[in-house]
Amino acid sequence: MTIRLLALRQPPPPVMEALNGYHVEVVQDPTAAWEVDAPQEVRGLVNFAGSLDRETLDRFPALEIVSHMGVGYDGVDVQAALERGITVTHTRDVLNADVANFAFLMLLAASREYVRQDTHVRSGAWEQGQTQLTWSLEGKTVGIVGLGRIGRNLAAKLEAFNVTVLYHGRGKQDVPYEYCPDLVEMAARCRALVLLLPGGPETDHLITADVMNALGPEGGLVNAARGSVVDQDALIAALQDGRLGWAALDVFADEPHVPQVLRDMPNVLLSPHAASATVETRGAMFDLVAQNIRSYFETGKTLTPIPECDP
Ligand code: 8YV
Repeated sequence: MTIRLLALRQPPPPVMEALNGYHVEVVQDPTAAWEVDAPQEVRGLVNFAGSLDRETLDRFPALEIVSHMGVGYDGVDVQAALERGITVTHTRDVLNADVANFAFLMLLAASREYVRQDTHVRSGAWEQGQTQLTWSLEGKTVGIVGLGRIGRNLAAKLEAFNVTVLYHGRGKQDVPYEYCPDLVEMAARCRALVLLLPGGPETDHLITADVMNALGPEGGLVNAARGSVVDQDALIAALQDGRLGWAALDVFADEPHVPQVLRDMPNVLLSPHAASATVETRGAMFDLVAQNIRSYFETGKTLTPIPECDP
């Protein structure tokens, strides 16, 4: 019998092609997932919706696997899945380099004020006056918050720029960088903090006003993790008061809504949650979403289970 899958939001064509042979139904509105034809027969969810709550999982009594698009699965109710023995997979690893590269780009673009330089030339201001000096990343100290696979990829690249790397996270690792158990103390030693940690309740608003004050008027924040890890109101206040020098933000508290006040600040760089958004990396993520499903139903094992489902 053909295996029934439900895709929450329309997967791109390569995913549909790679799931050839499966019966894939698509719902655009995940809260209306119960409207599918035969919910009791759905054995796999292909999750392009981001969040996936207990109520939605409960609609599908025969559910065995959730294949989630993205390395971050903070929107998925993992506890509800574990209680029912449902395997959850994500698309880790394939995005490490591009996300690290994008975080590096944000850091460099902030230090050399690349967007302002571009505006300076386009507006004709260069013909009227001198270019302002920026600051160099070379030789500075940068703190990585969340030294996972992406963080370690970035750290290796920063080393090539003679940057001293410090890190803060769940615990000390066997790496050639200094572990800082106290986030505020680490921030006080850094020109920038780069956030690459998971979202979810454990890290909610980890970046407080105290952390921002410790970074100081020359310091800044690069957030390529999740909007939830930063107290966004405190960030806006710190930037407005000049207690924090700058920010480069790829993620926000309420995406895709970005407060106007942030959009108006010249010392803030903004991007639309795009760190993994290259043809190559998104292609690899799409492939992994489909191959996790295929592997599960063909071999009983998935390729990239989330840690909680990795025996
Ligand atoms: C994507 C991400 O933007 O993988 C993640 O967790 O944040 C990004 O790579 C996201 O998966 C959107 O589908």
